[in-house]
This record gives sequence, C-alpha cells and structure tokens, in this order.
Amino acid sequence: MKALEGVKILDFTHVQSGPTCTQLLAWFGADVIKVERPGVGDITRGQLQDIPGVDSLYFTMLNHNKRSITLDTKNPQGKKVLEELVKVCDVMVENFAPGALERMGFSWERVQQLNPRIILASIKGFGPGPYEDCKVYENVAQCTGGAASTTGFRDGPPLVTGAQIGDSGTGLHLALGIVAALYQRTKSGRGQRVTAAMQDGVLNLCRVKLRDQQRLAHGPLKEYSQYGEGIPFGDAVPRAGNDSGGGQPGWILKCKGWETDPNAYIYFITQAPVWEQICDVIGKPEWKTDPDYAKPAARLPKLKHIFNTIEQWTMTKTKFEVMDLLNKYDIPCGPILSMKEILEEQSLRQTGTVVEVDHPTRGKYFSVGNPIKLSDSPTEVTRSPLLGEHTEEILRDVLRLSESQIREIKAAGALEEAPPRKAAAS
Ligand code: CAO
Repeated sequence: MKALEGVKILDFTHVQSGPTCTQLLAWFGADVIKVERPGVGDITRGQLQDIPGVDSLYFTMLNHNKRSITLDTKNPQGKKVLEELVKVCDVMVENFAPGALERMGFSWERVQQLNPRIILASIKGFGPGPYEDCKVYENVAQCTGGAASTTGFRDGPPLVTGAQIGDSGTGLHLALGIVAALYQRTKSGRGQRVTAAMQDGVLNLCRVKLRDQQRLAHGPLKEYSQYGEGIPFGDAVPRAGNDSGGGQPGWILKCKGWETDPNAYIYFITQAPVWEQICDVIGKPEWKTDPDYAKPAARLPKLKHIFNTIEQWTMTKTKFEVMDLLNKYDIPCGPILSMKEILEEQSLRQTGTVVEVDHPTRGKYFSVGNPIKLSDSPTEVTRSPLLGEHTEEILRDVLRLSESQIREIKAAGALEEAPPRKAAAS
C-alpha cells in the first residue's frame, strides 16, 4: 500500500516544473497519466539528448513512475477523450503558458462541470498582476523572485544558482498544495483550484532575504562580511557571497589541493557554542579569552580576518580530513561535493536518494530518487514511459473503451501527430 494509492493524476505537464510535481505524486503511489502531444511528446524528450534518438536524461529523470498517453487534444475526438479522463481523475496538473488550457477548452469552470471532485493544479510564472500573461523559465523566476539579486558577490553581477528553485522548487510547492486539497476533499467532497506561481515559490525560498530587507531599515546587517569591511549598505539587500544566511557566520574556505581541484573547499561555520573548540582545532587557543574574539559580537567586524586565519589551517588538509576533524568537536561544516563525488557516494545509493534505473532504449543510468522518505510508503523508482507507451492501455483500462470506440478515435486522427498548421495569411 502506497500513500497515494488509488489517486489518479491527469498529468498535463511539460518541461520541468510540472513534471517534478507529478513525479513526486507518482513516487507516493498515485497513478500518473501523462498526456503528450502525438509524435512530439514533452519537448524535453528531444532536448539535450546525449544519445541520438533516445529520450533525454532531462526527460527520463523528471518522469519516472508515470504512464504516457498520446492525444491531440485540439482534435475533437482527442478533446472528448481528455474530457473523459477529467471525469475519472482526482487531480489534473498543468503548467502550460497562461491561457493555453482555456484555449483548449478546459477552463476551471468547465473542468469543475465535468468533475466537481477534481483538483485542478497549475504552475504559472507569475500570479495575478502585471506579468500574469508571461511565459517563464527557471532563470526568469530566479531573477524575479529575489534569488538572483541576492546571489553572487557584491562587486559582481547578479547570479542564478544551479539549484532549480524556480522549476523543481515550485513543483514541490504545488505537490504540497495538491496533497492538502486532496485531504480537504475527504471532508468537503469537493475539488478546488490549486495554483503556484514560480515567482512566489522562489520568493518563499528567499524568505531570509526579505527578512534582511526589513532589518536594513534599522541598521547595517552586521553578519554580512560587508559590515566588517566597512562598506556601507545601500537601500536593498546586497549580494553576500558565501556569507551564511543565518546568525552563525560561515564562509567557503580552501582546502588542500584547491590549486588544481575546483571543488577542494569546505563550508565552515563559526558556530558560537563551539567557538572554543574551533580556537583549539585551528591552533589559536588565545582567541578563547581575547576580548576581541571571545564573544560573537566582537568577532563580527573581523570575520574576514578570522576566516583567513582558519583557511591557513584548512589549506593544510583535504576537505574530507577537515570534515572528520571538525565533526569530532561538533563544529558544523560541509565539504563542497562535486556531482561526480555525489554520484559515487555509496550512502546516497543505499538510501535511494541516488538510484540506478534501466531503460529499454537508453540502458542503465542514474537518477535522483525520492528525497522524501515515508516509512510506510517506500519509493521504488521505475523508468519513465516511452512516448505513448500506454495509450491503448489507458483507453481500455482507465476509460473502459471498447475496441470499436478505440478504432473510431484512431480513425479521427486523435492519436496521431496533427498535420502542420497552415501559416496564417499575411
Ligand atoms: N495536443 C494538442 N496541443 C497541445 C497538447 C496536446 N496534447 N499539449 C499541449 N498543446 C498545445 C497547447 O495547447 C499550446 O497551444 P496554443 O499555444 O495554441 O494554445 C501549445 O501546445 C504549447 O503550450 P505552451 O505555450 O505552454 O508551450 P511553450 O513551449 O510555448 O512554452 C513554457 C513553454 C514553459 C514557457 C510555458 O508553458 C509556460 O510559461 N508555462 C508556465 C510556467 C512554467 O511552468 N515554466 C517552467 C517550465 S520548465 O522551465
């Protein structure tokens, strides 16, 4: 028995944000039926392909545990099939450009009419407001949600992060909204509309920076290294390099081998409760009693000097040696792990956070498994579906259509790639 067993998800998502959400629901046991355009499918199947003609890792890593049906929903018969799917599913998830679902004939009013119990969940770039009609990709969300303006170094341009906080982050938010709506439905008997805007999702993850924006009105942000360097603050939260976002100062420090290894670094946190241990480990016992160093407030103006001194010590050891030594004293730290090191890390394989999956045309590959572990609902990651692999199975088993009805749908061209649209007359 899986947590979401029996829940049917009509997965009308594409690219990354929506598929992340439905993949999570599939991992919790929902039956996720991915509707794709005949012939093409989710655009990511063919993007960034590493093996010609084989579904890309971009696609496979976001669409595990799902079934795929191809359907031209702009074809009248195809639209009818989609309507039937709406009637039998618990949740419909989509992340088309604003207005696309409505243009297809599936406004919230229509969807509710077809199935009052259904939950219609959508991701858009922006919520209602000046940008509501805009298409949005990951980095646009990072830029408009406050992440880019607060990432990077003070004297450099805004930076986007490698973590897909706009896409996967919003997918995660949406999944929570869906599960909450499913729970409410057990009492209300009704479905509801669930929306998550990528700008909002990113801002939620940048909450501490909005905190700092308001703190600025009451004085400088003393934990930012800029303060110790005597550089005045402007009217907006600055980029803070590798400063810690909390009340315990931290920085990334070089370790042995940094000259040739771009990841020979460690994140070091000078957590106040273990300050004395830090002083002993790095060979500065005098700092324990020196009034210039003994108390956190006294240290704030000289963080750069303190971290430079600690770095003289970390540079004598590898990042793993530093980690081992610091852990003995409960000093919080973390080596900068490359993707190669993460892929090779056996403990992540053992917990199912990194999984090996077999695919009929790709062969074996690694993916990120479910990071959320449920003791009564363990996740087994199964491969992503081939394009339209389950079309007939879904028509038969989910919609209970007869062979002649399926033939009729096929004859109407609803399962085939639509002919290219005629160019509009100029
Ligand atoms: N049969 C027939 N038509 C289909 C179909 C199907 N099975 N599935 C999709 N379509 C149609 C849609 O109806 C739409 O047609 P119209 O434009 O004629 O109404 C069209 O395919 C494409 O939809 P789209 O505009 O969403 O796609 P796009 O590639 O131009 O834009 C994206 C992609 C991501 C920018 C846009 O979907 C978007 O802004 N989504 C919301 C925000 C989001 O999730 N962004 C993150 C994406 S991951 O980085």
